[in-house]
Amino acid sequence: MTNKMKNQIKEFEKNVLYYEAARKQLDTYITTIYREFEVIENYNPINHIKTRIKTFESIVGKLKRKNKSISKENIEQLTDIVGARIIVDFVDNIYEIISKIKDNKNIKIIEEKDYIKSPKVSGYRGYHLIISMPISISGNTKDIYCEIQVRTTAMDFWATNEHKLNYKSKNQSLDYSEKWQDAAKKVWELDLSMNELYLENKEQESKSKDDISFSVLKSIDKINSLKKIGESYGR
Ligand code: 0O2
Repeated sequence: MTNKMKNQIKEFEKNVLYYEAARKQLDTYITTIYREFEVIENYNPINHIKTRIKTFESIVGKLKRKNKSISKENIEQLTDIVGARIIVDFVDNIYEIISKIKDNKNIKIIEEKDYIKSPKVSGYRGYHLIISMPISISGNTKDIYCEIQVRTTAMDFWATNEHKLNYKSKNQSLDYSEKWQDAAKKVWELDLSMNELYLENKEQESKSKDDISFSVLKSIDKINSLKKIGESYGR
């Protein structure tokens, strides 16, 4: 390893404090959205959440793929060193989550990429938000970029497998892109069928809301859920 590389790693390590704080803040925001759905909406579309800080190795790989040198400036330009992935059940849930994130006035939206309406050539689908959050450490405040990816379980299934076998594959001599595009098409068809069922069910639920016994049951659910929160705070 060259001295220059060692210095770059040291610089990155200093910035890690900011990245760690941003990741925690992001985690809190997303958990709040999760609870908001559970307690207020009585329905939680979030299947699971993952947050991560990109490893130095992965940062180097990304800069190389973009034909950029490994410098402090180029690293700080990357918008996905801190990232969160929110996996939801149905396509419409993606837009419900995005709208909740946009309601949060502490989150500054820098860029939006709707790879659902305009999928990538690879077949990749997902909704990306690049946000920025001010993080203060020892009197210094930096705006830290974070990337939030929102996908359905089906989109995530495709992307995770494609990421493992194809996206960053070093074996460029084999081209499976058509097969991946074909698989993405099948996954999308499944997502659309599931979404249709979700919308039908939602409509049914909203009709049942007029039914008194349904409202009573929902209220009991809500009281139980609030009780649980009380218990977890020791009250
Ligand atoms: P990792 O390891 O997942 O973090 P741009 O400069 O806007 O053209 P950029 O910055 O790469 O491109 O952003 P983009 O295209 O919005 O996508 C960033 C992330 O989306 C990637 O991060 C992947 O996580 C995911 N992604 C985008 N395209 C694909 C794809 O074709 N297949 C899969 N599996 N994932 C994809 P990283 O840093 O590349 O990888």
